Amino acid sequence: MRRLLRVLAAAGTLALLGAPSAGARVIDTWVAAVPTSWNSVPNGRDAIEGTPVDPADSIFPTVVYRRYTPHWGRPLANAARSSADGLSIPGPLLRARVGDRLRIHFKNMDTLRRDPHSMHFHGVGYRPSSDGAYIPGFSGRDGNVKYGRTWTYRLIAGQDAVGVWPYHDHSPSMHASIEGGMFGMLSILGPHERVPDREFEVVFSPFGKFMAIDGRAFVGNTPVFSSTVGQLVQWDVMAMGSDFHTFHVHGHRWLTPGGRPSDTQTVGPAESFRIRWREHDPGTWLYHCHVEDHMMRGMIGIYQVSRR
Ligand SMILES: [Cu+2]
Repeated sequence: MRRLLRVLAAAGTLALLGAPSAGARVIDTWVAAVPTSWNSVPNGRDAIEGTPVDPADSIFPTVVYRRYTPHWGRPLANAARSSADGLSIPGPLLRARVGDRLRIHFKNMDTLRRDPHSMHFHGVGYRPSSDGAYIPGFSGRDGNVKYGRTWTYRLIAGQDAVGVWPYHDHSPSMHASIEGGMFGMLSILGPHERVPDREFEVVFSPFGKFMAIDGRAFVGNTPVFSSTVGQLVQWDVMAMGSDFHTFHVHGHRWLTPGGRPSDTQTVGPAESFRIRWREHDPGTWLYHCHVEDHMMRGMIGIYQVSRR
């Protein structure tokens, strides 16, 4: 009887997640939580005020997500070089299409603090054992992966998974880990949706005294995104932390979900959105958070569009 109930429960879960389409891909990805020394302002300059930044404020040890070769053989760069400048915050951009199954193999290599860690994913379907969230007395090992241990998160990209979504640490160390940069994005396309020519990741989060984009503050440190006239560009925008941000790009407009033209769009904690346009405005442009206090503390970068 108990076995029958288990089978029925599993079948119910699968129905909830949506049956996978024939020939659905299974994508295996290896990720680890690793220590690093992070510098939020590598050029040591506040380009807005024109003043030097004290390295004691901008450099600190932290733990981040890093992509690995199978079975954590060898560390890899988190982002393709075309994305920006070889970022390691946010964590690896996990790509899929609707109908795909993802197996994210996670290992806790936090030699810095030996804290527990986890991965919790938005936007996709999964069973509770792949939730990755810690609830005292209820959750399993998925939400509390101890130092040196591993867990595999099994996810399904359903029909309602199209777009860009956050993932982040949801373990007992969640608060400090997110402040230290343990977050990243899932990028999911429709079954036949076109791959953009350029894909830009913009993650707003506080970093110590600074307000950062992809872990970096001020022009000269934040990513320089680039495209060419005629290209289909895609901006994947997300916020982590406790603040709301207003994503703004100079010289460009896009349609909001309501169909209204806009050049500034609000994004709150763990919210995310995707914007696309066909580029036709050559020049050097700014993108930034338009909360002015945030911009002054570093949330600003350059977008370069070259002529064909
Ligand atoms: Cu902001």
